Formats: sequence, C-alpha cells, structure tokens
Amino acid sequence: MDEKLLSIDSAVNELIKKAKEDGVETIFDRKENMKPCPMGEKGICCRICAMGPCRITPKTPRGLCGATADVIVSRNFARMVAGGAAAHSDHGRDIAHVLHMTSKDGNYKVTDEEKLKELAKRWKIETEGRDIYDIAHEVAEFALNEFGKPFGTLEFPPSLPEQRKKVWENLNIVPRAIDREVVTIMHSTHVGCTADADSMLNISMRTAISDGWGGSYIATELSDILFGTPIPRETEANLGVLEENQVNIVLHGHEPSLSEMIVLAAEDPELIELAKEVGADGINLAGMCCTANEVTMRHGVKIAGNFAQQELAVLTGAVEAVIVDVQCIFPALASLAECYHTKFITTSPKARITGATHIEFDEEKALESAKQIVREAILNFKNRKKEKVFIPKTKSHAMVGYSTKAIINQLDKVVNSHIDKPGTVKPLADCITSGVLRGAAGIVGCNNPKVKHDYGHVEMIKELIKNDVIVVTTGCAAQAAAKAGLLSKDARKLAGKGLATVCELVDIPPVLHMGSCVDISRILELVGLVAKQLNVDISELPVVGAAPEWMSEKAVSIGTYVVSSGIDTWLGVAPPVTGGPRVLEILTSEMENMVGAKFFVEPDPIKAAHQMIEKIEQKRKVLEEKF
Ligand code: SF4
Ligand code: MSK
Repeated sequence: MDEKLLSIDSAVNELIKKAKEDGVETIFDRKENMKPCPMGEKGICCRICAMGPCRITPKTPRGLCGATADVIVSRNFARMVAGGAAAHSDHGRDIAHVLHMTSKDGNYKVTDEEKLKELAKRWKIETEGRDIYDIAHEVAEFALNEFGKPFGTLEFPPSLPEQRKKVWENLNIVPRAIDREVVTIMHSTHVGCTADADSMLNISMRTAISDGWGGSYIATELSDILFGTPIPRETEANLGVLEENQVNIVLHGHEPSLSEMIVLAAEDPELIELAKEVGADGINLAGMCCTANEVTMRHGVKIAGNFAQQELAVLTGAVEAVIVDVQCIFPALASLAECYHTKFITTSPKARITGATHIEFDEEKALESAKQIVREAILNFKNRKKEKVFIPKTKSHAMVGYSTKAIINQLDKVVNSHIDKPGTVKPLADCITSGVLRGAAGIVGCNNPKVKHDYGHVEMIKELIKNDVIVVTTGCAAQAAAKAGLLSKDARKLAGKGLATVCELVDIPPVLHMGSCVDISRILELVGLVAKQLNVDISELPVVGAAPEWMSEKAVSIGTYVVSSGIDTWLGVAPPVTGGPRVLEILTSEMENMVGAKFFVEPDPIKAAHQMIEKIEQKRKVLEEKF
C-alpha cells in the first residue's frame, strides 16, 4: 500500500505510515481487503422480505415476488433517501427540543433574538410585548409540529421561489409532514407495495425535499437562534492543530447542542486549573466532521480533519478523548482507542458503540454533563504515552462562518455606495448577471476511500475558481478545502480575474465555508434569494452542485433535494442504481424535464468541473436572453 496514493494530505499519509509502524489498522487497510459486492454496487440485491434475499441475474431477472431490477433498485434508492432524510431531520427535531428547553437562567439560551422574531413572524406567532422565551417555546412547538402534523403541507421558507413550488405542485411532490414522508417511503417499499420505479422516485423526491427545505432548514435556523448566526472568523485546519502540551479533545459528530456545551465547559476556570494540575498547559478543542463545522463557525474552534481522518486523530497518540454524538462515527474507533490512551466517549442513546465509554449527555443538565465529559478527558492526560505521540506539523489558515446573512452583510459593507437595495443579495445577483462571476457551485459531502482522499474536492474546487466560478462549501468538503488553503483569502490568487476582483473588493476567499451538512439549507436559501431577486426559477440560474467523495445515505437525500430544487448535481462516486435501466434514465436524464436538473456521474473531478462550467455557460446564455 503506497500511502501517497491514498490521500493528497501529507498529514494523512504520515499517519497511515505510523499506523503500519504501530501495527494498527485503519479504513485504508480495510479498503484494501474489501471486495465490494457487485450486486450491491448495482443495487440489484433485495432483502426486503424473507423469501429472499433475491439477486437479479440474467438467469433470475425477477425476484421471487416478481420484482424487476428497476423495482428493486428504486426501492433501495428510496430507502437510502429515507435514511438520510431521517438522520438530518431528527437532528433538526433535537435542536427544536433544545429550543423548547431554553430559559433565561438555563444552560441553553436564545442568542439571535432577531432571527427568532423573524421566524416567529413568518409562522404568524405573536411577538409584540412577549417574553423572548415564550416566543422561543412557541416557535419550537411550531417547528416540532412540522415533523408530524396530520394535515396540510410543509411550511416553506420565504427563500423558496414561487416558480419552484409550482414545479413541485405539478409533480405532486410537495412534502406534507417530514416524518410522514420518511414513513411513506418505508411503507411503500415494504413487500407488496410500490412496484414502479417512476412512482418510487417521485416519492423519493418528495421525501428529500422535506429534508432540505424542512428538517435541515429547521436544524440550521434553530441552531442559529440558539447559538448565534455565524459570522466570518479565522481558524486553522488539519491534525497539526493538536497540541503537544495540552489536553486534546476531539469533538466529532453533528449536533451542536452537545459541542456548544463542551466549548463552554472547556472554558471553565476550574477545569482549566485541573488541566494544569495534571501537567498540561490547557485544554485544546479540535473538531471533526460536521461538529467541526458547527463549532468553528460560531467559535473559531480549530478543525482536526474530515471524515477519513477520525482514526488518524487517535493515531497521533495525543488525543485524550474523542467525544461523539451522532452520525459518521466509525465503530472502529472503539478498538483503535484501546491501542492508545484515548477515551472514546459516546453520548447519545441513538449512537451507542460497543467498546466505547458511554456518558449519556443529559440536555436538562447540559453544562454539568459536558463538564463531566471534559473532566474525563483531562484526567486521562496522565495516561498519554510520550513515545507513541506523533502530531504532524501540517495545518492551514482558513476563514469560516459565511452564513447567508454574513455574505449579505459583507457585500453591503463594500458596495453600499451604489446599492439600491441594502440587506439583499442584489450585489451578488449583479455579479452573476454581469458575468464578472460566471456562476456558482456548491461542493459538499464526505470522503470515500473509492476516491483518493480530498483529491476529488480540492481539484474540482481549484478548477472551478480558476474559471471564475465562486464556490460555496459545507461538510467534509469544506474541511478538505480548509486544509488545502482554499478557504483563505490568499486563495484568490488561484481564482480567475473576475472572481479574484470580487474577492478583493468584498474581502472574501473564493471558496465560502457555509457550515455543516444540514447547512446546505443555507445554500438553498442563498440560491433561492438570488433567483427571487432576478425573478427566475432556481433551475434558470448558472448554479451547479457536486459531491465528489460522497458516501452516506444523507448525501443521497441531499443530492435528490438539490436536483429537485433545480440544481444539476455531479457525483464522483456512482450511486448503487446502475442495475436499474429505468432508474438510471430518470436520474440522469428525465429529471431534467421534470424538475429542470439531473444527476451526472463523473469520477474525474477536473473533467466534472469542466462539465459543470459548460452547464453554467449554457444557463448563462438563456439567462442573458432574458435580461
Ligand atoms: Fe425477493 Fe421480492 Fe422479497 Fe425482495 S421483496 S426479497 S425481490 S421476494
Ligand atoms: S460529516 S455526512 S462524512 S460530509 Fe456531515 Fe462529513 Fe458526509 Fe458525514
């Protein structure tokens, strides 16, 4: 195994080497030995009932019940969407519960009152003369109702253009309640229900929309109300952010309700004193995966790395605790942590892992729980084995925290001399229509060992910015960009002339960090607002999306709602649908007639970037005729 072929990140390659020396295995070793099942890869294996599992082959073109390849593939795809939508939306629900828990003297408080009142007005909740916490509780109840209300349809945010809603109405894919859509997929995919690929994909779109414009959108908006709407701030990224002489705590997972409290706990003078008593200089927090995005956007907490680096953080031998909540956590961390002194601490009953230390995070006593967890980490410092410690030097400077509001404020600051509509996306829309920016791309998603680590993200982003396409990014893609220096303002030297000029004028990097995976709702908000500004549908904008290294069910839901929102989307890894010709035809062709966008699969990120640029130019031509 030549580690240089596995990642473009030198810190990763150094630690893969250390893994060999230490005699421990990582995902990179397991990938070598794993032969993916060719049936599973094509999506033509069905184990929905106990008459099977059935596999589609030339000799057995139907399952025992008569299900065709397309039926099986479409049901498997729909279940991936349901899994992803459930994960994101349940995250949103948890945040709504936390908002419901807020009080003046409690651990959780309202931070962005303005955003709370805006949302209350949108949902027709009285704000005049009311206590802010009464408003917060009613807003939380309204949000919670969106998950299971028995009648009506999803309450859409004002950023959704009317034209887009019409498209969905015509296709009958306007979501009802969020949970209801997930349940409908689970019901429709039960043995003996939907056996029609077209219908299955329509149901998938409706569920995915309930994630993007519902559950994820709620997660983002309520997190901002609770913990603050992000503003641009500086941070550093990669495993070099771990400190030799401090208690290193890696925060990994997704929901900010835990990580926000850990940030508070780590600032507690008593705990800092305790850290000094055990011989450390202090407490160093570092984020991983989407938790990293949440805490870096709001506090500048440094980023240890992305999805594929979680084991490597433990391998440094310098991490006292990896604290996780939900999603994207390798079960492998449990046995790996045993080879080092690291405590692997699970906190959520939704994600218990055999071999981990489980300290349940009690939101009713949030700070107390967080302090207990931090204390465990501090007390573990004495167990660190100096001879096992190796922290790579690599780290990069990055700007993070570009919420939609932050982007609008940034534009207002510089262009308000000739702006007739302050506080809007008009300057951004002007940059796009004038052609200074050719278009915009949202690059999101995970790492997947089928792609050289970070290569897909970084090469695609570089190619796009070189061609005057501004990039917005979330999730593990954002961390790949941060580590590669692409979130620094200096990266404008890699941008084309138009984008570089905008970056200089507006004082932004060419790649804007917009947050975690649920914060793709911020991207939807931004493109929706630009479309409304220009009075066009989202599908008419020169805007594209990509997930070059995706791996999770959440990514399948994201891709489906992004395409359903009218944004063409490029995948670097083929989804397990190639065994269903009709499914493939719908996803990569017919969706264009239905929702104005479709999926593209292109493993080469540079080729994909050029296809994206071509699409942007095609859309520009049509748009230019309109103006
Ligand atoms: Fe086989 Fe049909 Fe059962 Fe699937 S639902 S396992 S195809 S019999
Ligand atoms: S954390 S879903 S690996 S982006 Fe959101 Fe990263 Fe993908 Fe998890």
